[in-house]
Amino acid sequence: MIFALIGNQNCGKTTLFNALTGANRHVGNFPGVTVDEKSGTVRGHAEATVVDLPGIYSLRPYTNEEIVTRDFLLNGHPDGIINIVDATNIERNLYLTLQLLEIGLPTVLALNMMDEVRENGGTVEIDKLSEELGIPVVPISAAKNEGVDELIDRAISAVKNGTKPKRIDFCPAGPIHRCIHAVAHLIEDHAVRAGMPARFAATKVIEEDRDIVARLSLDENEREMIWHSVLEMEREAGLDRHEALAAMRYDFIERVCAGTVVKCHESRERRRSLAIDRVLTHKVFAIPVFLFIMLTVFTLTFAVIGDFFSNLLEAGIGALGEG
Ligand SMILES: Nc1nc2c(ncn2[C@@H]2O[C@H](COP(=O)(O)OP(=O)(O)OP(=O)(O)O)[C@@H](O)[C@H]2O)c(=O)[nH]1
Ligand SMILES: [Mg+2]
Repeated sequence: MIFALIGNQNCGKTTLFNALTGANRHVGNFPGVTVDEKSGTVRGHAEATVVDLPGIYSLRPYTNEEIVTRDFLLNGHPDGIINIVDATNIERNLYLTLQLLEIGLPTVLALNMMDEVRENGGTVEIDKLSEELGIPVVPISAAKNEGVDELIDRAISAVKNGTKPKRIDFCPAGPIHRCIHAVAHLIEDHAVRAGMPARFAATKVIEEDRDIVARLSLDENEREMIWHSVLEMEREAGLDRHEALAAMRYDFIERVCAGTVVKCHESRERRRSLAIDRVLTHKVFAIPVFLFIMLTVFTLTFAVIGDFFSNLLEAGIGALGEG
């Protein structure tokens, strides 16, 4: 069975991949480290393969790396998804989770960086979060190899038992709900033929995802009906289609997090990084600071280091000349 490791950039996918497989892929504390896919067998579970992928923020891809990940999800036929969520930034990470759930594959949420949450005094009510999302949630620390065994056991049993997410619908009754359901109903047959869940295809069609629209091969009449349904939703909700879907997801996430997440203090490292950012991007100081740094680099390169080497060279030539 094949598991796709899916999550935002820098949430610890590769660290988890290395912990699960014993590989030594490059890990870095900045986004965009992984740019290609790589698979590996899980240690102690020869039947399970995990695939490390580039980070992604939404299933509507923009960059080449994001396309790699979405293509793997849609065409690589994974049996299950391990969704890695950075527990220090749950709200933002869950935006992708809600879209993954629409795919309808057995999914387990790996709540990573729990060591950092604990250290900074935060807590997450795991059972409640799991119940709200309708999938198993396993707290882990990939870097400390904590919870990783339980995670893979839960993921393997979800696939073996064919446990699909219990929930794919996050919108309360209203215009957005009506529109998604109307579109899902309209395209259902096309979605089945294209091997996509109707709910996932419906939100992508509403978001005007050309790749998905092309795969569905809708006729003129169907396109027209969808168009009307979306326009009506925009008029009733007073939001454009992208804002409407984003609002639906964020409203749900906000409500879930309010009941399950106790915010941790910001870590010392993050506070320091924010303070540096404030100076480097300040309206008035940014340019003088930039010029000062450039001048320092220039002086160091040409005066201090340059002089040192030119003196060394002179001394060398002098010594040779004397010899
Ligand atoms: N404190 C803590 N740090 C972690 C944990 N897991 C990963 N990290 C750190 O988070 C950073 C990002 O880890 P990666 O594994 O490269 O993240 P990624 O999701 O593969 O990142 P991209 O490939 O850029 O999308 C690294 O500095 C890791 O050491 C964890 O459980 N706890
Ligand atoms: Mg990576």
